[in-house]
Amino acid sequence: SGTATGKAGIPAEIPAIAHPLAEEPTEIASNINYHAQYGPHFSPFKFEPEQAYYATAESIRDQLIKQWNETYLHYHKANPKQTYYLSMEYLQGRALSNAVGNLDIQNAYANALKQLGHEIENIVEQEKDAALGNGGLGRLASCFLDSMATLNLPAWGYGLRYRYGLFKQLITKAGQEEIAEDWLEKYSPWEVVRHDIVFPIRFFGHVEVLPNGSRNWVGGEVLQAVAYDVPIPGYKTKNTNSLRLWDAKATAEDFDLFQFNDGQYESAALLHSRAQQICAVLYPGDATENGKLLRLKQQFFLCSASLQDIISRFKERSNGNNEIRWSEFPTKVAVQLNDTHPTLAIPELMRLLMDVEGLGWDEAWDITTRTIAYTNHTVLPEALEKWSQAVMWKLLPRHMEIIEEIDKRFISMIQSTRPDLENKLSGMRILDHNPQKAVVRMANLCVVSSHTVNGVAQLHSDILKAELFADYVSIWPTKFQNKTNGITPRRWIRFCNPELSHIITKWLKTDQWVTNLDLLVNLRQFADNPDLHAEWESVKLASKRRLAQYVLHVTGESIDPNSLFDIQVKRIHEYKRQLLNILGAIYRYKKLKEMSPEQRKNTTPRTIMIGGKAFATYTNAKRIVKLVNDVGAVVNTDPEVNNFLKVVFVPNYNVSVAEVLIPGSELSQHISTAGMEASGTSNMKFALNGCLIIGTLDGANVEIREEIGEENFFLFGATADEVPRLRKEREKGTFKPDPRFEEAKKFVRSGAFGTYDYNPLLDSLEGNSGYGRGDYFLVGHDFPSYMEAQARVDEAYKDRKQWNKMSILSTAGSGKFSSDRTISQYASEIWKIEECRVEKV
Ligand code: B1N
Repeated sequence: SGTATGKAGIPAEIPAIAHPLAEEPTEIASNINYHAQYGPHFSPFKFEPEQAYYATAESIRDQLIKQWNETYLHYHKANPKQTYYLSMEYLQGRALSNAVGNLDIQNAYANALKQLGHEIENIVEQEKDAALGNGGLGRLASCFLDSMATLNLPAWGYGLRYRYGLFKQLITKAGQEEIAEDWLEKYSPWEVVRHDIVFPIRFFGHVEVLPNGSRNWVGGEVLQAVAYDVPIPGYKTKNTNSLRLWDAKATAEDFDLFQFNDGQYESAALLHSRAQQICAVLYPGDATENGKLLRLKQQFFLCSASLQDIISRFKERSNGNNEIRWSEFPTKVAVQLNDTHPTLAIPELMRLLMDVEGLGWDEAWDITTRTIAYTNHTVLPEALEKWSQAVMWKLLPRHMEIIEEIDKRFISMIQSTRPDLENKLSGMRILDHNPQKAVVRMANLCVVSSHTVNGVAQLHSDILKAELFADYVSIWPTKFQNKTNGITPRRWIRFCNPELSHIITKWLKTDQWVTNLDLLVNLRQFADNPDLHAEWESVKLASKRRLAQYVLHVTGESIDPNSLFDIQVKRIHEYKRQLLNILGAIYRYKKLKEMSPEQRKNTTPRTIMIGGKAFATYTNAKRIVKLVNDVGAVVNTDPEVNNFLKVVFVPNYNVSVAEVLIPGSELSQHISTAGMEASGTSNMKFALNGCLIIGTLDGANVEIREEIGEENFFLFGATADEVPRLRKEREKGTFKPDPRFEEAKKFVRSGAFGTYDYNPLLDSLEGNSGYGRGDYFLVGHDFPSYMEAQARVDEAYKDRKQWNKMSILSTAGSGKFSSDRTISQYASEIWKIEECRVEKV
């Protein structure tokens, strides 16, 4: 029942209308006024910052819609191969500042708002972050969308329109508390509902066998997926792509008027309430069976709606009434799976091609495997998705038939062509028939069904080939690739750090670096230039002052902009080792206490800031949040040391907070146990903004250090290949902890930071090895080399000239980490798509 066009189809041209788009500030101001008065969302005559924000956003949206529609029409006519990025998460952050920056209308809008009595900086702050993601994986998807539009690539994102995105983090006496974040409370001016783009999504039911032998999924319950489109403008280009977010609804027929009139209100609207549950929250807790089922429903909802939409667009562009040439589907469509979360796209595409379009297995399999590619983002065992076969049979019976068939054919392929691998088969196959818990291994299904599998940094991709997917490499030696992650230079320097951007443009004598980040290497020739040093340092100081203001505002804590700003912000996880950071801070505090006032004066004053959210049920992560806050409460009120050390927990870390923190940072910590952080992407953002890194040889740190030079990187810790041996040593009990590490733990156990029971947290760093205990993450092993690296940081900071040089060289060496580079590589090496530029609007 879903079709993108009316009876008349898509027009050859967009009809001209009498609605000139404003360019001059006075016209823009009048346009903003128009939206404030004629928009039905607020009472007229009110023009507080909130109303001004919505009216401004609507005015900017008008500008976007024109080029958005032109882009759709252009792609429709040119009919190039198009990419569809399927992701359960997007961390878009704010849209207004990004849109005015990309459209290059920042000054005109700032002036217009001034005429109306507002400062654009305050108006921008009114916007709530669209936080439809957890962390790096979701933010990567959003950076990719930005690069796809900027590179004029025909490429869209598909996702879910969660009502409540990532929770808001409150810090109370008890530690972290979670509050639902209602980003749609008022409404979002950045989405456009498409009431005509609706697809049915079935759950449960059974498979019916027709007389001709074909199979058909029927019965169960059917909900509707409705499209909400978000415009994705490119930087200084007309191309404006789409992020299509699906929402769930039920129909009038699903509403039982008879039951309702009988007073049974809940059961009368059962399907409506089921529909509401689908997109209610990002990552519903999946500790319970109910939670698991809901998460699986969400995943299928995304996959089924997106593929029905993709197929209907393929048909529409294949010239309507003529015969559809299905074999051409992979020459028009590339589907990228953002981790295994949208794996069900594989059996769903097979089902649609066979059961709905009438193709045979071989043809459907050929099309599916030439269309789908898979990105792996983690090797952590608990994050490798495994779905219970029983739950899958119940919710998606036809898909389970298809998955069984894929599994069966994979087994016979191995048996007939690779008898040498038969002893590996039980681990390689898709279905795990362990009688305790029969599961579907989603990563295996992805590897078997994709034409390309990629990791997200060189080290991670090497580990995938050597370990997780080693057995498949000999079957498909060319299937495995690396695509080192990247970040968009627009949001992550040009817009969040305009002052530093201006200096770079001035010294490079061009602003082309914003879309060609490799040009930053030309800063190297000025790395010793005292004039650049002076400008560089003064911009950093201004950003530190702004950050200090922000910290004061959200925590009440005053921090000194002349101290070294040392930041670790990311999701709280044991493998990311915030515990190493805070134990280091605790040791530093203890030593400062033991020093004479004279000795203290020779130390480098530091402000350690830590921020990040802990998953609501992750107990040790929440204990770490509590410990950081407790340490801050003691250190920051200790008059003997608080001129030399402060520890601040920055609450509710999100994209917009990052945009303030990153420009103001001087040292950032990327200190995961080697081999565990697939890439990391904030490391790239910090380096790009001239922040030095203290880190392990993990994820993209390895490549960042290569690019900016090892002398500009504070390296410490075990390497990935040493980790297995070190874990074994712990098991054997031959590991001798460093006395400084013992001293730091003992100090916490002594109650120096309050009465909260930190013993369980500290115990996880001791005892026998095993996942989650016996210091699996090697905090104890890496502690001494971490402290030595921190001592090198303290020394380096005393030599301002040297520090400035290292900072400039960090920025200069960050060119590789543009998501434009990453996306160009996906486009040419995986998707085989080309630019499709919109010339005029
Ligand atoms: O993906 C990022 C990487 O830079 C990070 O190193 C990596 O940790 C992150 C289950 C994940 N991997 N896996 C997830 C997210 C949500 C979920 O429900 C796993 N996130 C990453 C981008 O490549």
